[in-house]
Amino acid sequence: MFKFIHAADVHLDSPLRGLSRYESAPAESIRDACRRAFENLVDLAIEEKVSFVLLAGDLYDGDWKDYSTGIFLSRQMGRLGQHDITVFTVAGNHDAANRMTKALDSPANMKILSSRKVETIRLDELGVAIHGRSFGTQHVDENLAAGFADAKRGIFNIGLLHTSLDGREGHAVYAPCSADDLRAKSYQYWALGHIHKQEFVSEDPWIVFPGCIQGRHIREAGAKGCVLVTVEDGAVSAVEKCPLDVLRWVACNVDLTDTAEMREVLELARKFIEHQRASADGRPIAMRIRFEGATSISDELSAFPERFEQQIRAIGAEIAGDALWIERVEIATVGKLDLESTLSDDSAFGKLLRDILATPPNPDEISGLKGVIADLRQKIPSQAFGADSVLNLDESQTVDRLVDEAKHMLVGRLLAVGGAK
Ligand SMILES: [Mn+2]
Repeated sequence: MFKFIHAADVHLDSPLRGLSRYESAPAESIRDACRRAFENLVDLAIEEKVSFVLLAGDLYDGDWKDYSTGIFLSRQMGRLGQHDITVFTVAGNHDAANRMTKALDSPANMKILSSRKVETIRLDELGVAIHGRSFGTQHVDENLAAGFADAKRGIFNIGLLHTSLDGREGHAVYAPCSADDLRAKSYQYWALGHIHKQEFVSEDPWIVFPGCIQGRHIREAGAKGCVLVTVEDGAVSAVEKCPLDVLRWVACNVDLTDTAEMREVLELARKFIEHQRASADGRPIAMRIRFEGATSISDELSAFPERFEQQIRAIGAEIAGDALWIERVEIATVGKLDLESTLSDDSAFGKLLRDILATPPNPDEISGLKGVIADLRQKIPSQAFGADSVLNLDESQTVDRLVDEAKHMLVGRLLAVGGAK
């Protein structure tokens, strides 16, 4: 019987993207989150007395900023070495050999598999063969799996590969191949990397993406870690998910349907925050909260979104202090106020709304905004924009949504100041 750890996408010393744009972000405490998650991995390997550790690519986020990244890694490898634990790794698209201008000799107990050809390493005392191939350059569009050796008979065969497989949402295509390409090799375990979300593609044979070990932004929400594999009599007998993250990203939706007062909204928010806090096993969390549902309080929320967001932040601070950070508050509620009927109302308020809102947005004015936004984009670092950026005015859906949000905000503010109800 022996155990091994399979991890991937450590992205050591990766910046936590776009953090600086958020006021009161705990940047200090999470800057070294990837390092601390990696220390957790080493602790786990020692505790579980694993025979070896597999890292399936993107150990580094890219070229090192300075040599401290390499020194940190050597320190952790040294800890594993004291327990006779070897690390086998392949380079991925982020740490392909040609991207790394700064390099140090690998620690003695760390073996990086070749990028020139598929390499097979035999661990005879365990009855294991590890087959793998590194990325030599960032853009590998060739099916690397096709070149892997057939399984060695009578021993436990592992494939170690960085690949997007047959494509996964939100991940660029690298070393594409199909699960059937992998099955055809008759290995017992495929240790994959590249996809940051944990996925068990198959259990016979085992084809596993362990996910990244530390989420770095809201699109990497949820528990992150590695898998601990136990092998008995030449077959996998257990695969255990082990969280390693030191800061957890949480995205949650709060349904405000049927709430009518701000007091109820804040009470609900408080309950959600307390619940999420309790389910993070004591880790600090970074949270995005989206409020949705049809509620009569929608206009009030939309009218003063900044104040509402800060109010939610204040509740978070009260509940968990520095251990919780509200990354963003999104208001996606729908008002119960029937805008159309108010518009046809003969009252002064109805007339005012008609004058302001009945005119559809002027396409020329929206085109004018494109220039302003392009200008802003130039001035703000590109990493400040996530994939969920709302600023693409070429998308008609985005324009419709922004116009709709603006309408709700206006109606809310008019109601609030005018008491027109
Ligand atoms: Mn990758």
